[in-house]
Amino acid sequence: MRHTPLAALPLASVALAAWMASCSGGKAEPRHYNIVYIMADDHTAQMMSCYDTRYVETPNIDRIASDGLLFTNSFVANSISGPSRACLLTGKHSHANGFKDNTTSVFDGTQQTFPKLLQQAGYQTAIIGKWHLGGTPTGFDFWEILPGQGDYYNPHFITQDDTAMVQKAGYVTDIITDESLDWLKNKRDKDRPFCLMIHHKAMHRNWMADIDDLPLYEDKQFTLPDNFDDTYEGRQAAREQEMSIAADMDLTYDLKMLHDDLPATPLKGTYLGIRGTMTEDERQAWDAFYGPIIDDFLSSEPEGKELAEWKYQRYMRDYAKTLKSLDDNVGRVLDYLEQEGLMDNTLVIYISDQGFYMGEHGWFDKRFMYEESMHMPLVMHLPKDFKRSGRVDEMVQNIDFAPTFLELAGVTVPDDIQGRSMLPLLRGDSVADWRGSLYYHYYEYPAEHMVKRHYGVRTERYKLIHFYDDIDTWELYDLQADPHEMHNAYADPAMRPVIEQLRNELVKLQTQYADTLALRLNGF
Ligand code: SGN
Ligand code: CA
Repeated sequence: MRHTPLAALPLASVALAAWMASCSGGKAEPRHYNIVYIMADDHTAQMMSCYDTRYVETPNIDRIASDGLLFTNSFVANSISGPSRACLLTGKHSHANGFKDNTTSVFDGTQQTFPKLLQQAGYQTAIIGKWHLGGTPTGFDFWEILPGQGDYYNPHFITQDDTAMVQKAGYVTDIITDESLDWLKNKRDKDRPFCLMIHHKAMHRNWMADIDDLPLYEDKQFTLPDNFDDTYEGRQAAREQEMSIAADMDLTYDLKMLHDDLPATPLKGTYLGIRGTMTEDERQAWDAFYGPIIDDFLSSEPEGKELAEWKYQRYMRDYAKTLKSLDDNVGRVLDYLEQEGLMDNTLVIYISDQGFYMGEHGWFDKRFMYEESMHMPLVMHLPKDFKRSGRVDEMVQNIDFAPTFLELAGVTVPDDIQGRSMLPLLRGDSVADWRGSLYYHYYEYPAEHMVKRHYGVRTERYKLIHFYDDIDTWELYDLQADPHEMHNAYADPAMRPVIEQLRNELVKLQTQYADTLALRLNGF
């Protein structure tokens, strides 16, 4: 059995004593709830049946929503992995927590995070799976993380005991769940509240399913989104990206078409490297499945529009197959919590680090402030004392988790946290002054997928975006009239008053959050 690190003991004991003292007559105050936070990677709401029934079934994730809450307007502040995770841990926007992009930022692990504050309040904290912030986690009693993006098959982990990497046999989604259940069952102190963060690698590119799930969805024809053939009129940044299924999705790496008769693709070497993590048996099973699809592809030789649509079907199928294991493993965690009677006292969250494109605008990937990638699916099972259920339509953002968890744990929320506690929404209290606008800022350019730097404001109805750096363009969307953001209304004279209002709102948010760089770019 693993022990709490010695250095952590005195602080934890003091905090535990303080916590116990705060409990009336030795009875735990209801505020000492547990938190189980399951975060997927690149899992988008279009691929969750509780949000969207067109494509897949996710019965276990839906279990969380069906007895709890489904957030219809939940968003990220910067739609990419590391930055989203940093916003989450700190409750602050990217410029304030310092982690602006995946490629150049280093997370300052000495800064205030909610796990550290929970620890000081006597909580046990653990994180298992994708970390993606460089270095190793701080503020966790237990951690076991994937290096970088990690591998789907027989992945390596960096463990706390041994900073050398340890390879574990099996499929990544199963292993992350096994380790999480092992922590719940065997490694935590069952007398103290806990916060467990289960961070999956799935559904990240290149969508490699568990061998058992490969046959799924092969008969399904996915319906193309209406704007699959978007030509990006009036939207220069959208036109200049490199995340198009037709042009940028790699036939070999993304879609597994590996054959000597096919010209080498840019990411063929990466795919060969990833196959190297499989056992011989796994590789054989993999090839037995993809072999006939490759043969069929070689004999039909689709081109142009036909090739784009063929790629879309393969993409959707691989994504859907990979999702099966994720949903099953969410079910395993829920079953355990139910069996142990932990559900009554535990907030269970399922979320993704951002949304993703499933062919909308012809794309995969994320990054843009457009709806599919800014939207972050979020469902919650609430502890028994919270009576609210159903949809939550208020706009929430990933900076709101830190204050929510702190308030749930009875910890005073520090003033410098920029997010707002969702607890009143969870309780079903009417919150007259809930925020009416959200701030967004994306920085990773020039980089993979070539999405220009931009910031903007989203209200319930409108979105105003400024793309900057080697471009200077503004976009305005009326989300009511144009929910798929196909018509940039910025140049429409009738929209001037709306633009004026949104510009003011944008400056207000940039001032409130002290995003001085953006204020300067915005002309202030
Ligand atoms: C990798 C992927 C990209 C993806 C980024 C960021 N390329 O670099 O397609 O946008 O991760 O994703 S790959 O060739 O390595 O698959 S994030 O979710 O981690 O931010
Ligand atoms: Ca991601």
